[in-house]
This record gives sequence, structure tokens and C-alpha cells, in this order.
Amino acid sequence: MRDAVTSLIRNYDVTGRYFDRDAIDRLKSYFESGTARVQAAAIINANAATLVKQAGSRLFAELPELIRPGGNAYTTRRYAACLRDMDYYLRYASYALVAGNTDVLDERVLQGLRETYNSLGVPIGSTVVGISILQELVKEQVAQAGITIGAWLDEPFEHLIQDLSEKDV
Ligand SMILES: CCC1=C(C)/C(=C/C2=NC(=C\c3[nH]c(/C=C4\NC(=O)[C@H](C)[C@H]4CC)c(C)c3CCC(=O)O)/C(CCC(=O)O)=C2C)NC1=O
Repeated sequence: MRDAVTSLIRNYDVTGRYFDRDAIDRLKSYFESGTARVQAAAIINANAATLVKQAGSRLFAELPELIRPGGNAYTTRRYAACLRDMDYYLRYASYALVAGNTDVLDERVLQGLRETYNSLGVPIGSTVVGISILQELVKEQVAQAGITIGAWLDEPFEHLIQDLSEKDV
């Protein structure tokens, strides 16, 4: 598992280079957004249960067929599994935010996920909608706390969405 710093070191060490201007700029930007990243993670931690619950309600309001007979989140077991998955996305996104790197998402969340979802008939498009709702709620909450939000806050969510949305070749 890598973070912004270890991944940069790895890239430069492979070719035996000192950090150049580009590397220094990246490091600066990571450290400059550092406090905000940690504050955002703290807000997520403190509100995780509510965020997941709200995102679920909004998702099922937007796509009510999911919780109707024949829908993938129909029955209490599958409804709970869906909210649990949303909770996984939120928790791992908070790790990636602090790490400033999406490696943890690739390693712990996305590996094999599409195959699992496909074999269980979990609709990936609807999952992506759920993740974007989480993203919006997190942004609202973090902005409300007076933290200046930036692309760094979107990054983990966009990464999950992009990876899940990739079409099979
Ligand atoms: C930490 C990394 C990690 C992830 C991401 C993860 C996902 C994950 N979600 C699963 C199931 C599931 N996931 C969903 C999710 C949904 N259904 C919908 O209609 C919605 C669109 C969506 C919620 C947003 C559902 C309903 C199931 C149960 C499917 C079934 O058993 O029929 C399963 C199958 C095993 C199980 O039920 O626990 C896995 C492995 N597990 C992990 O360990």
C-alpha cells in the first residue's frame, strides 16, 4: 500500500533520480492540503453512519426499482449488504484521502469487485450512482465545516467511479 510520498519516492528511486521540480511541486501540494485532508477524514469518521444512511435513502429514492421485488437490494439482507458496501466505500475513501493516493482503493476495494458484482447481479451503474451521492454529501459536509475543498476531496470517489465504470473489453 502506498501514499503520496512513498509512491513518489518509489518512482524516483527506480531511475536513481533526485526529486526534480515536478516532484517538489507534488510534495508541496500534498503537504499544503494535508491539514484539510485530515480534517475531512475526521468529519467523515464523525458522520459516517448518517452519511451512509442518507446516501442510501437518496439512492433508493432515485432508483426505487432497486428495493422492489426483483431489485438487487430487495430483501432486508440485500438492503443491508448494499448499505454495508456504501460504508466500505466511504471508509476506504477516507483512508485514500489521508494517504493522498488511491492505491489503497485498488488493493483493498476494487480488486475483483466487478467480477463479484457481475456474478451476484449487483448493478454497477446504480452502485456508481450511490458513490456519487456519497461524494456529494461528503463535499457538502466538509464545506459546511469551513474547510476549503478541492480536487483532493473528489479524487478517491472519482477513482472508485472510474474504475467501476470501465467497460469490459
Ligand atoms: C472492503 C471491500 C469489499 C467490498 C467493496 C465488498 C463488496 C461486496 N458486496 C457484496 C454483495 C452485495 N452488494 C450489494 C450492493 C448493492 N446492491 C444494489 O442494488 C445497490 C446498487 C448496491 C448498494 C449500493 C448487494 C445487494 C449485495 C448482496 C448480493 C447478494 O448476495 O445477492 C459482496 C458479496 C459477498 C457479501 O454479500 O458479503 C461483496 C464481496 N466486500 C468487501 O470486502
